Parts: sequence; structure tokens; C-alpha cells
Amino acid sequence: MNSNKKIALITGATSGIGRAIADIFAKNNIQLILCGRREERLAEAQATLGKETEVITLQFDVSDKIGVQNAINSLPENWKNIDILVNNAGNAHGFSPIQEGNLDDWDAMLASNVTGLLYVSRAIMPNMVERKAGHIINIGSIAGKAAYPNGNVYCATKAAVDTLTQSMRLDLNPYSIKVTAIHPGAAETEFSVVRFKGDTERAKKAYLGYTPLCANDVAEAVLFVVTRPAHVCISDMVIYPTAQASATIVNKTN
Ligand code: NDP
Ligand code: 8X3
Repeated sequence: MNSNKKIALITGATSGIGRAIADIFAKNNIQLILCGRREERLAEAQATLGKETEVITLQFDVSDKIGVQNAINSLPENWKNIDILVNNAGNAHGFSPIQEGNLDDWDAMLASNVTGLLYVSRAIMPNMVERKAGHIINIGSIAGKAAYPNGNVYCATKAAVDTLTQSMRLDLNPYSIKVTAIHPGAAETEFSVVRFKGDTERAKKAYLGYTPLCANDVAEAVLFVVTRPAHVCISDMVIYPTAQASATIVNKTN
């Protein structure tokens, strides 16, 4: 434990964008609280990144109200002052027209992408308010900026992330807490495998014929926003792959 280093809590640190943020934070002298449901992935991340910085892990589902609060309460005293919260956990489940939507998929998306973000933030914000310091980064999506066919509930959850980010910035303004949303376009992670329920062939097709973002492209943006001077808050950042102009317009070369 090094009291000169910042402490970051990252949700969804077991894969994709969250893991890339953990990697880049570790290289930049930030202590890590890594969160996710898959324990073996958390253990691997701790073993690997523990060589570069101090790391602890918390295993919980962001949509479990009690589980979230218990996990945050369980932090050792010298880890409780979280400087950076990255609300990254989330996924799309399914890809159907709204009239054919699967109710369990809807529940899962609302639970992880909206309710979970709220529960984790609610557990951490009071400490930031008390210290009049902190930075919250919410990972939204271009899906929250404009709906696309079959995106329906996923798009709505990310529009909620966009609005909640604005609300947080307003309510936390008196306490000098920075609030940022980062909205990536297509990034090749486990995202499409989850959306298409383990159909890896279909997931791969989402990234064929162009160069999508990689998780590290988003992580570099997160590192940029958390390393601005105290008086600078990047409030909203949209990041597309160069080939993509909207969720549905992608310049495919083959
Ligand atoms: P991944 O599927 O690779 O990662 C999702 C992460 O979220 C995993 O670490 C998973 O961990 C965690 N997670 C999901 N549900 C829960 C839950 N209920 N409780 C706790 N953790 C959960 O996808 P990405 O890295 O791409 O996604 C990260 C974020 O980026 C998401 O919010 C996504 O919506 C957003 N995004 C992704 C884009 C893309 O094209 N990939 C573009 C725009 C935004 P575990 O399963 O271990 O719990
Ligand atoms: C993930 C990007 O375009 O598949 O949020 O919704 S998209």
C-alpha cells in the first residue's frame, strides 16, 4: 500500500475494456480494486498486475444490492478512499426487434448497465463527497447517443448511462468531484460473444471487413481523462473506429 498512489475501483475488470483499463492503470502507478463475477479471472488479474502495483479484488454482481454494499464495506481501511471509480461492467444480451424481445435479456441489461452502475456509485459516492474529491468515469456507448435496429433495450440502458452521468455531474458539482462519460463504438472484446449468447462465429462477423477499436484504445482514453489537471474535467467523449460513422454505417473494405 502506497499512500501517494491513487486508488481506482474498476467494475467489469475480468475482460475486455475493464481489463485493459486495469492494465494501463497498473503501468501508470495506480492501485487497483478489481471487480467482476468470475473469480478465476480476478485471481489471474491480481497475480499478473500485482507485479506492477498493489491490487485487491472484489467478487460481486453489480446488480446485487446487498452484495455491492457488503463488498465495498469489506475494503480494508486504507483502501476505502477511492479516487477513481470506473463504472464499466455491462453487456448487451440478445439482438431482437423489440416486439420479440426476451424479458430475461431485458432484465439482465437493465440490471448490469443501469441498476448496477447506480448501486456501485451509491456505495462509493458518500466517501468522495466527504473528502470533496474523486472522479467517476461511466462507460456508455454510441448506442446511448442514437438507437439502432434491434438495439432497443441495450440502447436505452446506455442512454440512461448518458443521462445519469449528466445528473451525477450536477449533483456532485459542489464537492469538486469530476464525472466523465466515455462512449465507445465497436470494440472487439467478449461483448458480441455475450450479445450473441456464445455464438463466436456470429460474434466474429461483427468485426469483419474493417478495423474495430480494441479495448486498449478505450483504456488510453480513460487514462487521458484521469490524468488531466485538477481544474479540467473531460465530461463526454465519443470514440469511433475510423471506419465507423454510426452504429449501422461502417466502411467495410472486404
Ligand atoms: P466484455 O463482455 O468483454 O466485458 C464485460 C465485463 O462486465 C466483464 O468483465 C463482466 O465480468 C462484467 N459484467 C457484466 N455483467 C456484470 C454484472 N452483472 N456484475 C458484475 N460484472 C458484470 O465487454 P466490454 O469490455 O466490451 O464491455 C465493457 C463495457 O463497455 C460495457 O458497459 C459495454 O456496454 C461497454 N461498451 C462496449 C462496446 C464494445 O463494442 N465492446 C462499445 C461501447 C460500450 P464478469 O462476467 O466476470 O462479471
Ligand atoms: C457497443 C457498441 O454499436 O454494438 O455498445 O452498440 S454497439
